[in-house]
Amino acid sequence: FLQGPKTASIVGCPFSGGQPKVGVDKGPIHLVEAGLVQQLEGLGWKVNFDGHHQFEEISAKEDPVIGKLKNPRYVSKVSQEVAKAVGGHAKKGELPVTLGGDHSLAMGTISGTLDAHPNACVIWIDAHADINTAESTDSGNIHGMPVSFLLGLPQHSGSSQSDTHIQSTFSWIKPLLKPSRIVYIGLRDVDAGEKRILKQNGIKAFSMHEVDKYGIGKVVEMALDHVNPNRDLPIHLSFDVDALDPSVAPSTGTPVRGGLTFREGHYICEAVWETGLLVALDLMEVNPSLEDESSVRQTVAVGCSLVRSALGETLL
Ligand code: 4U7
Ligand code: MN
Ligand code: MN
Ligand code: MN
Repeated sequence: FLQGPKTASIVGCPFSGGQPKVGVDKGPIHLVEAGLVQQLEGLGWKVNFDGHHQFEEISAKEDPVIGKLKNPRYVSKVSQEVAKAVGGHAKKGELPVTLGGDHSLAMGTISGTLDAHPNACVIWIDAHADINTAESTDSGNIHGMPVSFLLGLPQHSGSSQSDTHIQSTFSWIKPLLKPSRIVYIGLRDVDAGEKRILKQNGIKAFSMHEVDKYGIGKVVEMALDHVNPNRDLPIHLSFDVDALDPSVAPSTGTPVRGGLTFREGHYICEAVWETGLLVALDLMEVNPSLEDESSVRQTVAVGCSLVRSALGETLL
């Protein structure tokens, strides 16, 4: 796939169950309404989009916490559906572009990618590591946990009964991701427990400190050298807009100052496209209910523009 697939399939995921703020479920609707489909067609892609997914809700009463985990059944069920959609598109040689929605959806998108491309690596762009386990999470928000499930880390919640319950609720996830096949860029708000998990598993991460020190060009090169040394493995790019500085992408649920500039974010997408190895893309955590109208417009526009860069838009 030197040029990448010619067909992009939009997987619109209006879902907010992995975190407490309303509105992130409207992210994909705003991205499509802003003209994303036409923009990608303008780049020469054939774009499949047959409407956003309709996820059947599970009422709070039927979905009590397991340990600390909030909405566990709902999050799991939705991600399982997303895994099928993404995996199906990828197996047909299409490029799945998943629009979130909160980042718990990546349990689904990356599972789908690994089903179609078992040797794929993951480049995770985020202010956060999203690698909390049932034991380490304080918030219980599953958008801060997807990586731990993909790696198959132990999920200890305090009682063996709820441990078993968590295991059965998420039993569809095949822990196929190896710690050496994921790399982070942009981190700056990593919980103490997550720092321990990253170290214990030898997971490579480039925080904003490394971006400042080496520059984004060198950081992307080092990140690729780590997960894809021979530049021959399929790449799944999972981009949380909160990786960008809040001055660039204000409308997101967990903004953290000191983030990537507009250009640094786009450079990552351009450089991944240039490898010719991109097989799946996530653009997550755009929340059009947060901040004022002009911030929302700005965040949605940046989201569209990141997707275009990852799908081959060049400056010249
Ligand atoms: B996102 C957090 F505690 N680590 O677990 C948590 F800081 O997908 C934040 O990256 C998670 O936006 C952020 O709740 C999840 C918190
Ligand atoms: Mn995230
Ligand atoms: Mn984040
Ligand atoms: Mn966030």
